Amino acid sequence: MRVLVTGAFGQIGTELTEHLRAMHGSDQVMAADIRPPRAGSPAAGQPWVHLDVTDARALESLLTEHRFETIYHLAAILSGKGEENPQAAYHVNMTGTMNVLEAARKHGVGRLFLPSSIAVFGQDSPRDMTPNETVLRPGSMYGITKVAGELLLEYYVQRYGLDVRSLRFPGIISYKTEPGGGTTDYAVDIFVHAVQGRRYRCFLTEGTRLPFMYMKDVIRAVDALMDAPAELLTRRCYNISGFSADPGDFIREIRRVYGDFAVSFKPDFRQDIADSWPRSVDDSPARQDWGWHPEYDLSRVSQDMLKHVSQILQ
Ligand code: AKB
Repeated sequence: MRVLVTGAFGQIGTELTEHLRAMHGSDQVMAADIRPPRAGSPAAGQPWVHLDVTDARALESLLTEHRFETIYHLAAILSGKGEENPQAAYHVNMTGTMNVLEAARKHGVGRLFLPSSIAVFGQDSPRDMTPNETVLRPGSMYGITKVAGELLLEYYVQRYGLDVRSLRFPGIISYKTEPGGGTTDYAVDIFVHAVQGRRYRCFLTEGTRLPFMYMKDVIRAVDALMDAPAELLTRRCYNISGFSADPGDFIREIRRVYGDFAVSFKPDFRQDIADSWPRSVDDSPARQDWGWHPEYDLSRVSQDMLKHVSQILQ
């Protein structure tokens, strides 16, 4: 096995594992998660191993048994779930990341991908075109663990020469696997409700603008960053974005393409998290260093989502 994916049945993991298996062959990519894939998921029926990333011994024995060249460490608790149980978010995100870094160092893993998030920013960061390098003082436990993860990975790069790379993901929109407990999840739910003809109750206000990316762009970005020659990288953690939008923009676009549907707004605790995040990010370092450019804007995403969600729900 050449590649290990942790959190392989999450929103990113499901599609990244499918993509990596198509690229390297199924027998070269190990999917690891704490629970089996959902029935109906593209991962259902595929080989996988049980892995709790907070269990250092389990990771150690997996890496002793297999000589992985690359690890994608995606297992994490997201912002919304993280505020419901901050202690669990700390444990999974911090201990898990430290365990993976340590196991990768000890076993000479060639390259490691650790996702970060726009959650690293907080009230003190500029909210528009947030620069790559700025104040990082997040208010959420998820954000705190992501800042610490970025510092840890940079430490492992400097101290041990481990090749670790990271993207600060915005909200991710996809149709194969739903997101699990984030603040940006509404941007997937809203399409599902529209196609089902059900009223959608949005947990953010109509004007809450946030950066987003479509999953197809996410996969391209991860590939581009992981394939980039190390000498081109001016940093290890990059801002990245596709487009910025608020719930009102999604509603208008869905109504334009698909027809009317009913929406109401009832902001909950996630509103405070969203209000501390960037409205847009400056991803020019990613564009300059390794040629990042998004292919999907809100209009393309909406058309693709409505087409695929309709097929799935038929
Ligand atoms: C979340 O909403 O928690 C995630 C993220 C932006 O990292 N989608």
